[in-house]
Amino acid sequence: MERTPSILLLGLGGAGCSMVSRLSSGLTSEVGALFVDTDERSLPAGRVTLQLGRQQTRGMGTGGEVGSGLAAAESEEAALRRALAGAHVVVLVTGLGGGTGSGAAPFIAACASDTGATVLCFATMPFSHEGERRQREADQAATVLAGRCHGFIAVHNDLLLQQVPADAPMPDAFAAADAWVGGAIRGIAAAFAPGALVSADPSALRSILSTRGSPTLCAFGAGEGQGAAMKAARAAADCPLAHGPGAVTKVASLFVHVSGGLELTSTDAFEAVAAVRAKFGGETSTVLCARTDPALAGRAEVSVLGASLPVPRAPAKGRKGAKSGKGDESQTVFPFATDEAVRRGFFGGAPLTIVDGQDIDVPTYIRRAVRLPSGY
Ligand SMILES: Nc1nc2c(ncn2[C@@H]2O[C@H](COP(=O)(O)OP(=O)(O)OP(=O)(O)O)[C@@H](O)[C@H]2O)c(=O)[nH]1
Ligand SMILES: [Mg+2]
Repeated sequence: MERTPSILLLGLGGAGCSMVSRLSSGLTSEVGALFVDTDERSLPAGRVTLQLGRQQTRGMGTGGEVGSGLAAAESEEAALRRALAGAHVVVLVTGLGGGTGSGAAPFIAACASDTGATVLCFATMPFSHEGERRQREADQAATVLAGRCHGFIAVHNDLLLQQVPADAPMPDAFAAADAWVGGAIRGIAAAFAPGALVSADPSALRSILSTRGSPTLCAFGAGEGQGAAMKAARAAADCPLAHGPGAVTKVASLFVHVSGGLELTSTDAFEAVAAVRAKFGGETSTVLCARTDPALAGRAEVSVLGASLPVPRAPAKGRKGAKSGKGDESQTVFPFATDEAVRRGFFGGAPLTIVDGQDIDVPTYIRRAVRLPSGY
């Protein structure tokens, strides 16, 4: 019987399938790759694929329709569940803003989570020139998705493209930009593969990512030559994945994977981890994994995941010093707050800042639908 890989890399939609195709060549055999899309042109020949919504989209994409993306995923629920069964860690890679990724990703994340897998999602956020509608739909999908995954990393395309020369052709620019995501995923996957000097169990990753909906820190860096591991740690500290809008930079718990050529010493690895902790925290717990790989001769890579403890919720009522009274019953209950752009006010066009599953750029009184007494 074929052995089920314990890590499943799932590329969803056009962006997700391209990103997984680009990075899956450098992965160990323990990592399975599954390509899922409505558009059959994205599904690579000779790989494990699942086409969604044959009836609805007849082999085409959804044309940006989020509802079609969800319906297409729902129509293949049984096949999706079969494909996800047995994976300990599911890494869902998608681009938000289109119909398939934005519609299907939250559904697939929930299915994966139901199977008991630890679900980590990398989701690209649209370029600012893709327009307000795509941005809004990506934001909405990201909010739901973040609450359904154990770890959620928003990858801001604007920020990634700043890392490549302006005159780079589009495919090269995407490939270079996606190298950050690919590096991070490769590092995380390698931490569980046999033959590590210091290995980790998927349950260690789960313990770091115990609070769904809280922002996840992710970073990757590579270095070479003298002090390669320390150079990689410094590069990870500057990684654009860790500095996007709404990114967390200090976390309670860290998962750090250091890999390098056969020359990598334990001192190199520990110094690199110390540098990562100095930058990102990890005071509550730090899981260290390390591996040597002859293919990395003279080079080193550092991958980091982290999360914070839940932010304690303030009691909604009866707070000392709070004004008493039920508020003005005659006051309209913020009908404007249903409009996303206005609800988020000043932060309307900005990416979400999700803490404990809540968009904290939205004022608390709007999130909790509190009526203010008149005169405020
Ligand atoms: N980083 C990166 N982003 C991409 C890439 N391709 C597309 N994107 C982004 O991903 C978003 C979603 O695009 P697609 O993945 O093509 O959309 P889809 O999920 O297939 O949805 P439909 O085609 O509308 O059914 C786009 O708005 C882009 O911002 C890629 O190769 N790399
Ligand atoms: Mg598509």
